[in-house]
Parts: sequence; C-alpha cells; structure tokens
Amino acid sequence: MHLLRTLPLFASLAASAAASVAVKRQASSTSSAAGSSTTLIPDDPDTECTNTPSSRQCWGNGFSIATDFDQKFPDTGKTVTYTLDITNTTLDPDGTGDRLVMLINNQYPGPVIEADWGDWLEVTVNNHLPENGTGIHWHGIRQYETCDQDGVPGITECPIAPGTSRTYRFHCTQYGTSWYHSHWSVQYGVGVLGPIVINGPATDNYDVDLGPFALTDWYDETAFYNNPLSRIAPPQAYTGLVNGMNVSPDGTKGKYFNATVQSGKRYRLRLINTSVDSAFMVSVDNHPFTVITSDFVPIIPYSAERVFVGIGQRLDVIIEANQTAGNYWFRADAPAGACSNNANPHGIRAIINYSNATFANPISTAWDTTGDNADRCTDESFNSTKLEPYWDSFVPDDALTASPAFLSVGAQEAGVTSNNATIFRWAINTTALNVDWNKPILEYVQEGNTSYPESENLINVPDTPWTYWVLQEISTPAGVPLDIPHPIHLHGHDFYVLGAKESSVYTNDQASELNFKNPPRRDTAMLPTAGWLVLAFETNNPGAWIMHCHIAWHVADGLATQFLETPDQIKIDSSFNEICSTWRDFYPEDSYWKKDDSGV
Ligand SMILES: *[C@@H]1O[C@H](CO)[C@@H](O)[C@H](O)[C@H]1NC(C)=O
Ligand SMILES: *[C@@H]1O[C@H](CO)[C@@H](O)[C@H](O)[C@H]1NC(C)=O
Ligand SMILES: *[C@@H]1O[C@H](CO)[C@@H](O)[C@H](O)[C@H]1NC(C)=O
Ligand SMILES: *[C@@H]1O[C@H](CO)[C@@H](O)[C@H](O)[C@H]1NC(C)=O
Ligand SMILES: *[C@@H]1O[C@H](CO)[C@@H](O)[C@H](O)[C@H]1NC(C)=O
Ligand SMILES: *[C@@H]1O[C@H](CO)[C@@H](O)[C@H](O)[C@H]1NC(C)=O
Ligand SMILES: *[C@@H]1O[C@H](CO)[C@@H](O)[C@H](O)[C@H]1NC(C)=O
Ligand SMILES: *[C@@H]1O[C@H](CO)[C@@H](O)[C@H](O)[C@H]1NC(C)=O
Ligand SMILES: *[C@@H]1O[C@H](CO)[C@@H](O)[C@H](O)[C@H]1NC(C)=O
Ligand SMILES: *[C@@H]1O[C@H](CO)[C@@H](O)[C@H](O)[C@H]1NC(C)=O
Ligand SMILES: *[C@@H]1O[C@H](CO)[C@@H](O)[C@H](O)[C@H]1NC(C)=O
Ligand SMILES: [Cu+2]
Repeated sequence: MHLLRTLPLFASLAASAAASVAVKRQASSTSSAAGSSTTLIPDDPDTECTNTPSSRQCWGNGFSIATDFDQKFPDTGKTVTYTLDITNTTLDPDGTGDRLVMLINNQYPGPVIEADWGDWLEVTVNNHLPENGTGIHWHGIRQYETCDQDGVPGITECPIAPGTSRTYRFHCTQYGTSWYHSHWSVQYGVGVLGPIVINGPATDNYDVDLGPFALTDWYDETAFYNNPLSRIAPPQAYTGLVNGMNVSPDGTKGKYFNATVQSGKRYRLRLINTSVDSAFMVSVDNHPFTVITSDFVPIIPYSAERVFVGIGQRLDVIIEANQTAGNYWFRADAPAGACSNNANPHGIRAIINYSNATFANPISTAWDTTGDNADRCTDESFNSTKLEPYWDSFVPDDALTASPAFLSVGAQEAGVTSNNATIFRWAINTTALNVDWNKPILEYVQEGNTSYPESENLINVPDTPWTYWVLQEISTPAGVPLDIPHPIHLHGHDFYVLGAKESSVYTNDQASELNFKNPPRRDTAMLPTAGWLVLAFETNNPGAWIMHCHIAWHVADGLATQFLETPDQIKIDSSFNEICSTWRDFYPEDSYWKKDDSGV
C-alpha cells in the first residue's frame, strides 16, 4: 500500500521539488555558507559528490541532502554495537554533594551512540538495578518496520526486569542529532539517558563537529521522590547542567564544560534538551548561530543570536570562530515564566575556548535582548520564517477542513487517594494514560484482541494517507493554575506543525490560517499556553506510537495517548514473548507504587 500510493506521486513531485528547492538553496547558501558557493546536490548517483567540510550537502552512493528520507535511505549493511549497563549509584556533578542517580556505564550523560546514515544499531541494555525495571527509547528514531524496538514499557514491550538484558536492533533511516532515554516512568530524570549522533549530509558547511551539548535541569531530590502525582506543581530545579557539568550556583565548586575552537574555523554544535521540566534559551556570546536542523529534519539555514530548545527538542547550529581569540560563554538560560522553574536561571553555562588564548573564565557579555523575545516560551517555529524543511513534503490541505480530530489536553481529575494525598492527573481527550507493564499493546496486536482497556487511551489511526490532529488546551479545575505550555512528542513519525496559537480556541474557521506550504517538521513541538497546536502526519509506519508531553512528570501523570496504525502490518520479533514472561515472573500483579503512575 505504501509503495502503490507514494511511488507515482513521488516521481512527479521529485522533479518540481528539486527545481524549487534549488532556488531556495541558492538564496540561503550565499548568505550563510562560509566563503564557498554551494548548489543543490541532486539525489542522483551520476552526479554524486563527497561529503567534505565544504560540501556537507553531499553524502554518496546516490544519497544527499536532497533525498526524501521517508521514501529512500541507505542500507550500509553495517551494524554498530553498544552495551549500556544501568546501575543504581550516586553522582555529584557540581560539587554540592551526592545525589541518588541511575547511570549508564557509570557516566552522565551516558555514552554518545554514533552511527552513519543507513547503518543498523544494535544496543544491549543490561539492567543492574536492584528493584526497577527499565526500557530504552530512541527518541525521534522512526523505527520503520521495527515498532517493537521503540522501547516503551506497556506499549511496545514488557520492561526489562532487574538482573536481565535485552538487545535492541534498528535501522538508522534518518540522520542528525537525538538522544536515548529510559521510558520507564520518570527514570530518565535520575540519569538514564545519553546522546545519539547519526552522521549524514547537512544544509550548511562546517569544519569540525563539536558534538552534543546535552542540556538538563538538575534537582536536589530524585525525580521519583519529586513525582507530583501527590502534588500540584513540579518542584524547582536548583540548577542545570551542560553535558553533565556546571559550577555550583555559588560559583565555588564544580567545573564548566569547555570546548576548544581554532580561529577561522566553523563548528557544528548539537543542542539537545534532555530536561525533565525546563526549556532553554541557548546562545554563545559574540557568535551568532546558523541553525541547520530541527530534530531529525534538515532545514533551510537561518541565523539567530539565540534559539529556544524545548524538552526533547534538538537544534543543530554552526558557529564561526571569527572573533578576537579568547574565552566566550555558552549560555543555556532557563526562561522566565511557565517554561522552566530554575533557581539558577542564568548560571547554566559552558565555555568556548579559542586554542591560541589563555584559558580563563570568560568576561564576554550576552547578546542584547532588546526586541528579541529572549524570554519567550515558544518554539523556534513561532516565527514562520524559521524551521523550513529542506525537503518539502507537500502536506495536502484538502482533508483537514473535512475531518480534523480534536484532542483536548487538560486535567482529568483532582481528587484524593486512599491515604488522603491530593492526586492529580493530566489527560488527552479526557483520559489519563495508564499502561499495563504486564500486557503491552503489541501483545493485544499479536493476539488480535481489540478490547483495549480505556486506560490505554488508544486511538485507531484512520485509514487515510494523511491524518490531522487539533490539540486544544482546555480549562482546568477551578483555582488550579494549569494553563502552561507542553512539549508534545510523537513516536514513529515526524509531524508537520500546521499552526499553533496561544490563548485561543480552535474553530474550523482557523483552517484558512494554517500553513501547508512546507511547514515546520519535527518530532516535538510546543502546545502553547491555553491555546492549540495543529499537527499532521502521514500514515506510513505501522505500529503503536505514543504521543505525550515530554515533561517527565506530566507523562507520568497520564498526559499521553497512543496511535495504533495499520495493526495488521506490525512486525513483532520472536523475542517479544520471552521478555514478557521474564518480566511477569519478576513483577507480581499490583505491587509497588505504579498504580497511579502512567508507567511511561
Ligand atoms: C538505589 O539505592 C538506594 C540507596 O541504596 C535504595 O534506597 C534504592 O532502593 C535503590 N533503587 C533501586 C531502583 O534499586
Ligand atoms: C524504582 O526506584 C525508585 C527509586 O529507588 C523507587 O522509589 C521506586 O519505588 C521503584 N519503582 C518500582 C516500581 O520498583
Ligand atoms: C576542558 O575540557 C577538557 C576535556 O573535557 C578537560 O580535560 C579540561 O580539564 C577542561 N579544562 C578546564 C579548565 O575545565
Ligand atoms: C589567534 O590566531 C588567529 C588566527 O591565526 C590570529 O588572528 C590571532 O591574532 C591569534 N590570537 C592570539 C592572541 O594569538
Ligand atoms: C527544555 O525544555 C523545557 C520545556 O520545554 C524548558 O522548560 C527548558 O528550559 C528547556 N531547556 C533547554 C536547555 O532548552
Ligand atoms: C563572523 O561570522 C558570523 C557568521 O557566523 C558573521 O555574521 C559575522 O559577520 C562574522 N564576523 C566577522 C568579524 O567576520
Ligand atoms: C584552550 O586552548 C588551549 C590551546 O589549545 C588548550 O591548551 C587549553 O587546554 C584549552 N583550554 C581548555 C579549558 O580546554
Ligand atoms: C521572524 O524572523 C525574521 C528573520 O529573522 C525577523 O525579521 C522577524 O522580525 C521575526 N518575526 C518575529 C515576529 O519575531
Ligand atoms: C475521544 O474520546 C471519545 C470518548 O472516549 C471517543 O469517542 C473519541 O473517538 C475520542 N477521539 C478521538 C479523536 O479518538
Ligand atoms: C483521611 O482524612 C479523613 C478526614 O480528615 C480522616 O478521617 C482519615 O483518617 C484520613 N485517612 C488517612 C489514611 O490519613
Ligand atoms: C482481550 O484483552 C482483555 C483485556 O486484557 C481481556 O480481558 C480479554 O480476555 C482478552 N480477550 C481475548 C479474546 O484474549
Ligand atoms: Cu506537559
């Protein structure tokens, strides 16, 4: 069905797309590429070129930045393997004292998982935790034909029981920057995460890849302790970390992460927001960014002094070391307002050090904030001139007005538990997700059982080539200030952000305001405060795909739904049932605290 529907269309669109993209490409590259004139590299083996610092659009073997990677991706036949050992331990990243954490390979963040576009990744996860299960999700990875490797306990797998292992295997059909993290309740909030880099072409040139800058908020107590099922608002972070490092808030202990640059060269920085509850406004003093990706999607480059990175989002940026040799602050400011709650909002920093300068703490000053919405709590895509995908996917606009599906986002209930604690749940379409770790949805699919409990909050994806979803934040119980933005993340797909508006109720009249002309495409987008977000995705990947808020506590409180897409075509590996029976042997029914926690 996939091929029948898309092939003829693709053939005719490809020619016109190449022509129109070429024009845009010429315009943008003259303004942003360093001294080299770049032209569109056709997706054509006869004219292919080599990926070098001055030709990053190239890849090879008939693949380039112009490849429509939904339809066509390399298979190198190469398998890259990693082993992740998860342990329960302590960590003191900034000298202020040990915190209880769970680490991968005894480091924070976990090791960078790196592969080339078209490679297969094979990652063995050993769960050494004495009492927690786990499951690792590869954020943003499409998992084409491998939904059972998506790593979501209770949906695509049974958790990995303590003292046992599992090996995930999947194909890197996309390229760029991402991260992997535990999807077992709020476990990533205590350290179970790390960056992913998949090398591929890029829309602008650079000399050196400085690699991931993993940004996070950091707390006094563990995320488990902080789980607000029994409280209204998440706690305040006391600081944040860049690649697991920072000085203490009083500046007396700990160290900044530093990266060294050489005058005259261009550097790629891979910004990843791995927070539990905070967005960041990121900048490097004196060095404007050229932004080249949003999540796993290459974009027409644009320049910016600072960029907004919501939880789960990634932006890859290029800086040019063309300033007076010295030391410059890399800043991950936690914006004011509902987007973050950090006691050290301007103290989350790293250092960019010129190689021929003496190392010292920088004395550089931040970009002027006048008129730049520096404190905003909205996606980069708030400005329609930004985040324009390099590859135009031609979102059709005919179906939306006929059949948009409305999904409310808000509180489900505010009541009390048996021990009189306040209990609070977030819901999509008025139901809070609560998975069954002992019976994941793929088990229902395997059995052909369609009697999903209501708490699975399952939506059958319509059998149409494209689907459209209106997420509307609704008013919440009286007296509870719940109008806040939520970073919405979808598994198994990139979605197209057709529109978003703060403090607004969507009606069908607004369909005319939506953007169908090469709209921003990514896997995580902000649902604005008291407003709406309209998303579209193509039904081209059989699976059970969760869509959830990426504030760890919100998803633990139920802010999630799952899309079941063409279940009769889902492939399930033979190891699935064995992992489930190992888990069920470990986990007695109705034990531990999960009851009210969504489990993901
Ligand atoms: C981790 O270690 C702490 C301290 O020893 C203990 O209280 C806790 O139960 C352990 N957690 C897990 C998940 O094993
Ligand atoms: C997981 O570990 C945390 C931290 O040790 C603990 O509080 C929690 O009860 C554990 N959860 C389960 C279901 O074992
Ligand atoms: C800079 O980073 C390098 C590599 O991580 C580290 O070895 C060095 O100690 C750091 N220098 C300072 C002054 O923090
Ligand atoms: C550092 O190197 C650049 C490029 O070679 C040169 O222009 C600059 O003067 C040097 N600065 C110092 C402090 O040596
Ligand atoms: C990460 O995203 C969250 C929520 O969108 C936001 O509050 C936080 O400031 C972001 N952090 C960074 C470093 O971008
Ligand atoms: C340095 O490079 C940036 C682009 O990264 C450019 O906007 C700026 O004009 C350059 N500055 C100098 C002094 O060349
Ligand atoms: C700054 O650059 C110099 C020269 O490469 C290097 O020796 C020094 O370690 C760098 N400083 C840091 C903190 O990395
Ligand atoms: C959108 O970005 C463009 C280009 O950077 C800028 O000129 C314009 O002022 C921005 N619009 C808003 C509403 O910030
Ligand atoms: C929302 O929930 C209602 C009631 O459970 C259901 O009938 C409806 O189909 C759901 N909406 C979508 C878009 O699935
Ligand atoms: C809950 O509150 C009620 C009324 O205040 C009280 O009678 C009851 O003992 C409380 N239960 C618990 C478990 O604290
Ligand atoms: C389908 O699943 C439900 C919920 O787990 C279960 O009660 C029912 O027995 C299952 N039906 C079949 C035919 O297996
Ligand atoms: Cu949320």
